[in-house]
Amino acid sequence: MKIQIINPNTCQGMTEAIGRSAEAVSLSDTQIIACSPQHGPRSIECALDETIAAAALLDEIAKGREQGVDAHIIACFGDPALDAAREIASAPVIGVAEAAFKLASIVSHRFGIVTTLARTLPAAEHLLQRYGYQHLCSGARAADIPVLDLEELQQDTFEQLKNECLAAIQQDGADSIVLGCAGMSELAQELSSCLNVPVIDGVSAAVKLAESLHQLKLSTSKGGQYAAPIQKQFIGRYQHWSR
Ligand code: 2AL
Repeated sequence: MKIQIINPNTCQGMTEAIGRSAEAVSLSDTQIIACSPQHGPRSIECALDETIAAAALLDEIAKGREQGVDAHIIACFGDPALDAAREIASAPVIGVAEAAFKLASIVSHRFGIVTTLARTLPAAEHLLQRYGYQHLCSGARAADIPVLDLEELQQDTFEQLKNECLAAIQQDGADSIVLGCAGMSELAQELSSCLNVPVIDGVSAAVKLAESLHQLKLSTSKGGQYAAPIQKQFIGRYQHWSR
């Protein structure tokens, strides 16, 4: 199968890291296509970043559809543009936050979220509400790490992240950790061996869910909310969406 994994920010190094994480867990006959939009913010850390990245990532979904991919993954913890992507796509679309919550809820009684900047904590709360996982989450914590600092990770930054995970376990009662940024995907295994609890990276979780859906021949229902978008004219820079 072909999985398109979209990093909605424009940091190429992060796109490559996400691609490596996806390759590391995928089946040998799964082809991973890691990509990112041509326009938009280098990292996604606030509502403006997310809104602009969301519009740009929909162009990537359309490209993936033209290439005939069997699943699309949106690899940013805010799951930007997930509903719109499901309208546009014919293959399943998986958000990394939703995928991580689902797997965390199977392997633990309560999961803690450890994310980047405190600024992104309300977004994590919204995701829990949206997907109905509040009752299974022990709380969300920020390690105070800007997204792009994950690119060339220093030892003290890793320690900061590990200490926040430890606080989630010891103070909040988490018995697994969900990583709150796709840029943390390559740290999951090392963190898990330091912390002795499952550490769930949404990128890997989404790849395995995509493979399962494909094997089960399950795709997005086009019968209701995720039916193709209503045809209309778009003007200006969005005219390519006119139908
Ligand atoms: C993210 C993420 O996954 N990618 C990005 O640019 N920002 N998440 C976050 N909490 O900062």
